[in-house]
Amino acid sequence: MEKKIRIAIQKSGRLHDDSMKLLKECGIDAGNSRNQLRVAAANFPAEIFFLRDDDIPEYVQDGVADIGFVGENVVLEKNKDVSIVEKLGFGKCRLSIAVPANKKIGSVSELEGKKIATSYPAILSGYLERLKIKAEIHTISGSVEIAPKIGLADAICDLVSSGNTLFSNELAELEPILQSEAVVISNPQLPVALQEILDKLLFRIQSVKLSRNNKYVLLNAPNHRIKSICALLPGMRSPTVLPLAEPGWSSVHSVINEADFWNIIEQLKKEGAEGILIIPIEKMIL
Ligand code: PRT
Ligand code: ZN
Repeated sequence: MEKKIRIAIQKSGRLHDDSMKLLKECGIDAGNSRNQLRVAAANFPAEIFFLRDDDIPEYVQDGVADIGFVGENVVLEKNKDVSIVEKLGFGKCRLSIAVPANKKIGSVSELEGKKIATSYPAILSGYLERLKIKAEIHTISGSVEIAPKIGLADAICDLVSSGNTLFSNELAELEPILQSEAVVISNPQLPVALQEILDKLLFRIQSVKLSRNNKYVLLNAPNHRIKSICALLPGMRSPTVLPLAEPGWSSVHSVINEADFWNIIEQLKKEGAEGILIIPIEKMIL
């Protein structure tokens, strides 16, 4: 029988949709399977397991699943024997210490002897130990942000993305202690046949990530400006330049990174580029 890799993803919650979307973009179709515990993928040797995110590291360690998509924050908190093999670029957040906005705790060292409420006691205690700060950690599983208001703690340590939850609970961020995003974790002792399937999957994931971070650019440029325009465009090797039917003009094709995007477009316009088209890239294989 053909070997299949067992992939654990979050059943429902913040990482579910992005995990399914990524699998789909990698050509792995798990159908519409929210109400099942596991489904076989139609066109890749994989089975998808739907689990609570907190359970994923343990299941991967114990070999119930071979790999999992889960927040790095959960991986570090659970501290199981699993390897992080790829970052996924979604589910980005930070684990931060926050204090009541109107109180006078202005630095982490002032947390000495204070009570901190969190769902991340292992990461927090490691952080405090490194700084030699002795504080009392109260572990609670949800609604951490209300702990200071009800007198349960002087500070909290919780996940933050936009900062709106802190703001609406009159809390101020004191210090981020961990930057996190969804990652792929793997059982460290995968048999060779499964490692080969994982390598195939990671190759596909990397291609999808590259295409998401890059855009295809097409523009028209007067020939006497081609040199300065090409200098702005990195391209895969170098930009492609093709003559247009109209004398004195060429068409330039290139790939630019999302992060540099607006900056480069502004400079291209200044150099005389016209008819600039930006096209999303479906897949990118280097
Ligand atoms: O049911 P299950 O146990 O599977 O899910 P869950 O409820 O434990 O987790 P879920 O779905 O809330 O989050 C899953 C993962 O998403 C987390 O482990 C993180 O890796 C990632 N993630 C990214 C976040 C956030 N951003 C986030 N903002 N997880 C939680 N939050 C919460 C945070 O705890 C706080 O309550 O959102 C609030 C803050 O958000 P802002 O935007 O107001 O700052
Ligand atoms: Zn959870």
